[in-house]
Amino acid sequence: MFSPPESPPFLAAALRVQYHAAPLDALLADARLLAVFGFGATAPTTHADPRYLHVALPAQGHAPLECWYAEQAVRSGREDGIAWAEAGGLRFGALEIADDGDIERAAADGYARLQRWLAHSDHPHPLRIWNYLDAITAGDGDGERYRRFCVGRARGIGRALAPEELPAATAIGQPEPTGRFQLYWLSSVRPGTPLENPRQVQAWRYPRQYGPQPPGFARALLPASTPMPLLLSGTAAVVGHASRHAALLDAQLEEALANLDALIGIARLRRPQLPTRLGEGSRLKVYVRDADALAQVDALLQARLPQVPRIVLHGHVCRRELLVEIDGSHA
Ligand code: 3EB
Repeated sequence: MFSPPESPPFLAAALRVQYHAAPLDALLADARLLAVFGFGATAPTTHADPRYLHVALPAQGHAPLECWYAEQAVRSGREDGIAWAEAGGLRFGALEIADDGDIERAAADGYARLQRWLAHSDHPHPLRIWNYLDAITAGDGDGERYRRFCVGRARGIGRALAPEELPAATAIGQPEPTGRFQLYWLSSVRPGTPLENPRQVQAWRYPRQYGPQPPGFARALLPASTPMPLLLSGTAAVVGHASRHAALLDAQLEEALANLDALIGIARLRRPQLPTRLGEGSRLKVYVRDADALAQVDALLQARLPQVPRIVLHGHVCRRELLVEIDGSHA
């Protein structure tokens, strides 16, 4: 007797983000580990496993490794200089482009490769993108490297993205030169919903004073699958389109947290089961401009949000007056 074939159970994509202080090889032994990130000088700089990525940004103290877990066994590899890993409808990818000083060209090359990769992939929807580049605020006026980066990114993508296609993103400067533009992402079989912050002008509508090409990112992205966390873009003390609280680190930190709160509020209109506030299901990466201020920011967050796991990094925000930026996830 034959029983009729059963249709496979529908498994909604799920991603768990955890910060672990375990040795890298022990973490890589888990078949459901989708990606793992090490930060700063104490983390391994390379590993044969394509799921490992080193980010050179120095960390406050001995930073844990950031781990992304899927619910199924992960397949991974390297193709055309792109490290990738996939499971359960999600795909991690990473590439690096040599940056000889022309960041516009490096960004255009990187994003053209990313676009081709996504176009030929069964995970074509970028949910979340990270950009780490050298000397982000070097240069003046429209020659500033972050502005050139925005021009190159748009050129590499090759077409204007519709608001409903925008990923959540981070763009942060390396405090010490690395000679490369580092680009990594999470993409999905299903598109998510980009979210905007009612306290902030949409970044893609920033006025001309911030450069010839407004940055193409959404303030957050809500993945289609309910077990996925809300993905929060790099968030600073920007209200409207203006930077607030120049030179006041603690006030900038509070404003950035107010922006994150607002995004959680917007996300909860669509997914009321998300926790109301940042808490034990949230993960934060905090980028601090001045090395001297890392311990202070770490202490402020310990006092303000003791239950939220965090990684505090030395990194330059893309406007000189901004002292701190926060990205992360919330579930
Ligand atoms: C801001 O609010 C801060 O260019 O991809 C944050 C997140 C920022 C992403 C990007 C820039 C980007 O404008 C800067």
